[in-house]
Amino acid sequence: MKSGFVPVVGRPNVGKSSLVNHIVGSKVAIISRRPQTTRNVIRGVAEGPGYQMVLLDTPGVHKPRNELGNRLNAMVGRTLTDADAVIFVIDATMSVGPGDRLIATRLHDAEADVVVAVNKVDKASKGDTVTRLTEAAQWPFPDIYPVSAATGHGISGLVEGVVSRLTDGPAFYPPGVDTDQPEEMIVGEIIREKFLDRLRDELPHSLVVRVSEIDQRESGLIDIVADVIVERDSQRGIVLGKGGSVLKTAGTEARTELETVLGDRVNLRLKVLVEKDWQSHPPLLDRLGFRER
Ligand SMILES: Nc1nc2c(ncn2[C@@H]2O[C@H](COP(=O)(O)OP(=O)(O)OP(=O)(O)O)[C@@H](O)[C@H]2O)c(=O)[nH]1
Ligand SMILES: [Mg+2]
Repeated sequence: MKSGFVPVVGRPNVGKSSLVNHIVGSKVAIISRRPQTTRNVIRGVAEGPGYQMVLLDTPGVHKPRNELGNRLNAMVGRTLTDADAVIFVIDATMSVGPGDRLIATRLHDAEADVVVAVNKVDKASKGDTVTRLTEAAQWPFPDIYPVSAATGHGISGLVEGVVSRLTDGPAFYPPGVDTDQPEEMIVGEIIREKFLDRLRDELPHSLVVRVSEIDQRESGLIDIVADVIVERDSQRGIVLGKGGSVLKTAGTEARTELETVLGDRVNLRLKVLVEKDWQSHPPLLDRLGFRER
């Protein structure tokens, strides 16, 4: 069979995680309308007749503003080392900018076998899509696919293009496995997702979720305890909301989705904590799981 590792890279918010979920056929990565949603390399396994590809959803590459940003960009760079092909995603609704060009240069320098996905064509005008395709054609990557992770338009062609670049090899995961994330990570990400779209400005970047307990009682009920961590005292109040309303709504939404994913009733306890400037502190970043290498 054909198999291989395929990083999905691009600027923040272009739809990398949405695309990975669509190709895998289940939600392995959280998505939000906020840039910099993804903060880890997430493996999603996609299978079809005669192939298995391990997609690596990556954090959006951006100009780093702190130690977390440096670590995220380095994380993306490392995925290129073992890549059999790379899906480079750009956004059809936005002009190609310096961020995209920088990524294109890095991919070219890494001698990656790149296919370009021009995503969100459902939202872009025909004219915008044509302009984007023309801009993408300036790069030395031969295959460009207009796609929509929202409607599925063009995805099968993109998958075929990627599969044609894979070589004969073993399956890396048993059939039916769609991600390799530990349970704590899946749970933490679902909780984080429920807060992201609710918070304004810089706050989504400051928020991290640390799951400290997942325990199933004999009755089947699953007790989950998690810390919702922010960087400043002022952010604590925003995450709680008036009379605890934000925490409550996000918590309820998270619990509902967790019950579906875990298949049992969930008792979710969330605590909001302040870890001062965690994004800039190497030891805190280590502790929160953002390893340097
Ligand atoms: N209309 C439309 N919206 C899309 C499409 N793909 C993604 N989006 C939206 O774009 C936003 C960002 O999507 P994500 O999948 O989180 O983007 P990402 O590239 O993983 O973002 P980061 O993890 O922050 O780098 C979300 O609001 C998605 O719903 C698409 O094909 N069409
Ligand atoms: Mg993402």
